[in-house]
Amino acid sequence: MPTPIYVIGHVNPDTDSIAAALGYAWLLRERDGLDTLAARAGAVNPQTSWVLKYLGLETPVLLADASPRFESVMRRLDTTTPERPLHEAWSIATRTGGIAPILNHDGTPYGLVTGRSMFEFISHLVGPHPKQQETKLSDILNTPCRQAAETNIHRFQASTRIRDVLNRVLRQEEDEFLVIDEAGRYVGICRQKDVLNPPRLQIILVDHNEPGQAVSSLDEAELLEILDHHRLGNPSTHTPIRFTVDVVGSTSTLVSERIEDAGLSAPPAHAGIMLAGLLSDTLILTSPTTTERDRMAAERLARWAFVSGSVLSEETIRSYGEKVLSAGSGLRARAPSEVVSSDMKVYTSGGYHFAISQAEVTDLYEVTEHLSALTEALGLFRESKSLDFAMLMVTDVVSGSSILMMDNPPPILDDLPYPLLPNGTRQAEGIVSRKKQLLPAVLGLLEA
Ligand SMILES: [Mn+2]
Repeated sequence: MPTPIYVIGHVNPDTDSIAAALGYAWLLRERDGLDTLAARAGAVNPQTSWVLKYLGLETPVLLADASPRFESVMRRLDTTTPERPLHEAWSIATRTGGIAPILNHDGTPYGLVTGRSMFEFISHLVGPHPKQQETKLSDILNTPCRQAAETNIHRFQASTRIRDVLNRVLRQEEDEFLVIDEAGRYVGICRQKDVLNPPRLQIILVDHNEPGQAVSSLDEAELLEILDHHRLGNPSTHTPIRFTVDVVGSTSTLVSERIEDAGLSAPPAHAGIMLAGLLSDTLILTSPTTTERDRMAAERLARWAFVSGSVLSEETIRSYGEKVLSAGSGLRARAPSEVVSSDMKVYTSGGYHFAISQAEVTDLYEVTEHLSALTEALGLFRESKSLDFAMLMVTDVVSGSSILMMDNPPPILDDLPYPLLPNGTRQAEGIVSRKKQLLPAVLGLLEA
């Protein structure tokens, strides 16, 4: 059964992560004919969901875990119902290698007709005495399926990880299992031998390369490629893979370059979301991570996206960028717990395990207004994740400055070069990039 290659960004996905997954999955389908599927490793944030909706794009599928599941080993065999004559099950079984699933009318499994259940049924009819061997085969095959079905068959949900129930599967005497959906309806059959060596999910990572930021159980998947623009923290692999980490402002920039190199142009909606990813990561080409290549990518994506007939036909890079940033900004619209956890990255350095979250506003006054609620949320968040300390960087995308809030910072961070304000926060003038400005300053102190 064919399974797609998942193209997926980091957990707590931002717009660039979703955009790069959609754009790169599109290129690999279009250029190489690969069966790719854009995926996400968590819930999309308000900015991304606004962009997706505005452009009329489907949200990528959620892939919460890369460990093989029953859905990747099951086979969707043809079925019949309990009151139909047994010859229907027989006919199915001759085509499926000896199994016929019998379903109730609501789609839930009634049982299975298998070689073994047929043998039991016939030996029950005929018995050990030669006299009854006169029973005609056609009479047997005209009895309802239910009489020959084995009903005591183990059922596993399609989304269950195989490794979580492998021991149970191996202890069973039967060789076949039913695979059901969340509502208990039949979706397929799997055999014991299929679960012993399930195919690994094939995965391409975009917009990250650190396993700590990746979909969980990545080590159980087959990693095909990494396309990113962050610091190195990549997992080891058994075989060589395509690995690109380049110093540009967004992964969408890299994807747009590859599309151009292939002599293609992205469809308007795909170009539109990649432009949103680029403008979001670079704060409309103003952040210090912005390079000349990002400016060229923005022009290129705008050319593909701002075509007549598209919702973006009247936009400029600036006007679209402002819409994208304001769609994700603001502390009012979101619960404090969401503000501290939605755009969050966890790091380990100098013996400390910590998180830095970032939220965008268009006026830093909002921080003052929500300070006590955010402080409390940051503390609860740190405890729930068992972190040594947690930081929240609230960035004013208009003035290009940030306010830092910290929960339980180690004393060594007193040396951060951002002045302490009377309300306990720190003013980081001109600091807008977590990756390029704040993180190096923090790591420099922790690793000193
Ligand atoms: Mn990015």
